[in-house]
Amino acid sequence: MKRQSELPVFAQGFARVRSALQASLAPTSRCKHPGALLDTLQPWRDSYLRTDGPSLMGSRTLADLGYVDSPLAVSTPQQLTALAQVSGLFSEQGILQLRRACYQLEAGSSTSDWIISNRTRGVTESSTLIREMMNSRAFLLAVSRIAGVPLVPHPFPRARSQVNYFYPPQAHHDKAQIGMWHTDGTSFVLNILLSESDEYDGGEFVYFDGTAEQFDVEELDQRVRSCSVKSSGDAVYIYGSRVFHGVRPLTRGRRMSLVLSFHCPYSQEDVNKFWHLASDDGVLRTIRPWFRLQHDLVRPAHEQYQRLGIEPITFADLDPLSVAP
Ligand SMILES: O=C(O)CCC(=O)C(=O)O
Ligand SMILES: [Fe+2]
Repeated sequence: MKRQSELPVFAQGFARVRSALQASLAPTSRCKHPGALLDTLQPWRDSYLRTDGPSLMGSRTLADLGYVDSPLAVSTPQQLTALAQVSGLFSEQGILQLRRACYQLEAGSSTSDWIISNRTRGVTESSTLIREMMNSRAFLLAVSRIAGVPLVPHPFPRARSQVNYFYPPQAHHDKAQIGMWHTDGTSFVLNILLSESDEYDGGEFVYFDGTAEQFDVEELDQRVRSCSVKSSGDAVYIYGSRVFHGVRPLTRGRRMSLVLSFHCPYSQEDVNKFWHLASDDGVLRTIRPWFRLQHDLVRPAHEQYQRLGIEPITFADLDPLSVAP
């Protein structure tokens, strides 16, 4: 049982406000190479998606995890995917391009004492490939089918995308780089692993098999599950705001992952909390985009798709027959 609690739990309540204030004091100075050119200028192509579609393993709904009430008025806990291991979403070329872009983005990474130790935030702003991928209807449709509801990229730019970089401690006194036990600020989250299994040891993606209310780090007993996602390009999709999850420390090598957040435009509900965003980016950087977010969330779905320049994705487009069980 102690082994499971090797990951600390992220700060919540008043401790979250304190971490937001700390993040406000030193957010940019911790960036590795401020001003570095982060964009590979590589365009996205829909051929980077596999035509035979992804396959899902170990798919669980919010109902399976014990949720009775739906967090979303337009869908039930039975229809909303809580967690799924996704493989075969990207072609070999697609994986190669994503890896290349995410390597480049490491120059913009910074460390944090909240949730993820070492990451580059808001990468749709600095990577052509990832921005165009997020705006591609084919990509959005693939992720919407996994999620169980139509999606758009999350309207809050800095919460929309992030690349995480994990290394084992370099020196004896170094803290391990981890993903603490946490829930995400956003709900529809695709965690794409961009390292091969032989590139690192440790670094397992773990999640709690229960509701967020049941989560108690002292009582994890048999309810921690580990995802067997190991190959580059494989992904873990989670309903991030309701499923506690984390990443264990590495003992060797390097683990890189691209984390993308989406929003269901048929619902004006959004779980993002000001203090969650501010803990990542600092209070000042969060205020203006926060007000814009409130504005964006109430736009009708067709307008949200129109702004992306794509045909709306509807519930009818989510043909369950095209997704392997
Ligand atoms: O790196 C991963 O696989 C997941 C990280 C995560 O949970 C997050 O960035 O919120
Ligand atoms: Fe997360």
